Amino acid sequence: MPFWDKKTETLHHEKLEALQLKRLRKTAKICYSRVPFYRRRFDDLGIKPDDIKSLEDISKLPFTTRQDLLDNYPFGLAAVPLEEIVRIHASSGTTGKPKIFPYTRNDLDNWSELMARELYMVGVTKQDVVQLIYNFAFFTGGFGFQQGAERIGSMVIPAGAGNTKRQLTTMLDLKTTVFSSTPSYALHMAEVMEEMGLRGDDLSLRIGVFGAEPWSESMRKKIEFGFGIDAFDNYGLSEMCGPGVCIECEEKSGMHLWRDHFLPEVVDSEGNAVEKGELVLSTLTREGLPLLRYRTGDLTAFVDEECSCGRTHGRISRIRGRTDDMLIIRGVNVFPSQFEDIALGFPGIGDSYQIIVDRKASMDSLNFRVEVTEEIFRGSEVALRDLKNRLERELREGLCVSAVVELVEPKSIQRSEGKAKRVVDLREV
Ligand code: DLL
Repeated sequence: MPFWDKKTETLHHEKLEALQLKRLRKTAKICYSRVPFYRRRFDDLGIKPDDIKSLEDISKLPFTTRQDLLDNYPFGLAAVPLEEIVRIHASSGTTGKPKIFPYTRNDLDNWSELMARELYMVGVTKQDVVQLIYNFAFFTGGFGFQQGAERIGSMVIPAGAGNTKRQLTTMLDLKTTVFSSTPSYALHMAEVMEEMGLRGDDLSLRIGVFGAEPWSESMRKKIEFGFGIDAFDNYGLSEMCGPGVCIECEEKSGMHLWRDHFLPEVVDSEGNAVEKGELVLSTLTREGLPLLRYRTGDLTAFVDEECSCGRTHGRISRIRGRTDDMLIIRGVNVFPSQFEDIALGFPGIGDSYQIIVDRKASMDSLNFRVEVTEEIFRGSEVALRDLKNRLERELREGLCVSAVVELVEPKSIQRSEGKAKRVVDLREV
């Protein structure tokens, strides 16, 4: 697949590491000298930026958490005078103040470059018509893709979120060839497309780029089949830039993480390096908001093998969920993505689901509410009961905990225009 910046994307490992070390040292110096929060953290640990002599020395540095961003709201972690800030994005939590992300002109430039690198890599060119189906208020999703696609020279349609029928008629009328949205919304669009009597062949789509929430291989298959496209996973978070941290190449087995701009680690809950665990990222070029060892809360693993595409930027595996997504049901750890892996591959099961956790008489109860296909819904009672029993058995085996399956009518679970809400936890905390 094509390279946007071949030299950087295939930089020899040693050179890439040397570049990372140089940039890490610079970032640590800037944090220490310009951000009082980091100076205090360094002083408490008795370290100085000059103690970073190798990439391994990163383990000496303090972690940064989501709470640190909230505690320093709005600009406490900014490392430049506010007049250097040219853009703000923000991410709202469920309660209280949002996290604020300030960008300098260089930050925006680097971000656009990374997004162009990603889109070009999955096959987007100047000839493409790129429809962006994201909320354009505060959220980084749409802006990142817009900047990258414009840098390539594609025709960009900043369609915004929602209004599914209009999205589809826009695709039809403007001959959209590439689109990007959350994977759950893409599935919803595929359903509405069917209702409108449209088929994948009626549209000109060829590529889809999806992210911002966890999704599975079975969802990928449904989206690819529904639209007749090649679908790619991409991951990012506003703390780093937004989308643009990593993306799959044509191999579709893990996402190349751009190590000239980010330094990844995978750690356990205590912060020790492990094979599979929480992704921790340090920014290497960020000016507005340099972050050291940011605990993303996202669960992944490094993919060790070299990739046949020739890129030297090592991959991470599909994000399995978040540390704070983990449900503990009667003492067993369960992730929402496990339900999806088991259920969405099942014949007769539809596209949307919800996991409902409650506690009755101090016992946790787990209900898996999932839509079935029209065919099953209109079929016999016996077939429905049989499907329920089989799914309950598979879930019990796969999760090591029993769940009550509730099969519901197609399209009865509320759709989201952005990130889907899969878990409803009714237990008192
Ligand atoms: O969701 C940035 C983004 C936009 C990425 C569009 C890709 C496409 P935030 O709103 O800050 O930024 O949310 C970041 O979303 O920590 C993950 O938990 C989750 N996430 C993002 N991409 C993926 C993915 C954007 N591909 C949070 N798979 C992250 C699983 C993802 N989870």
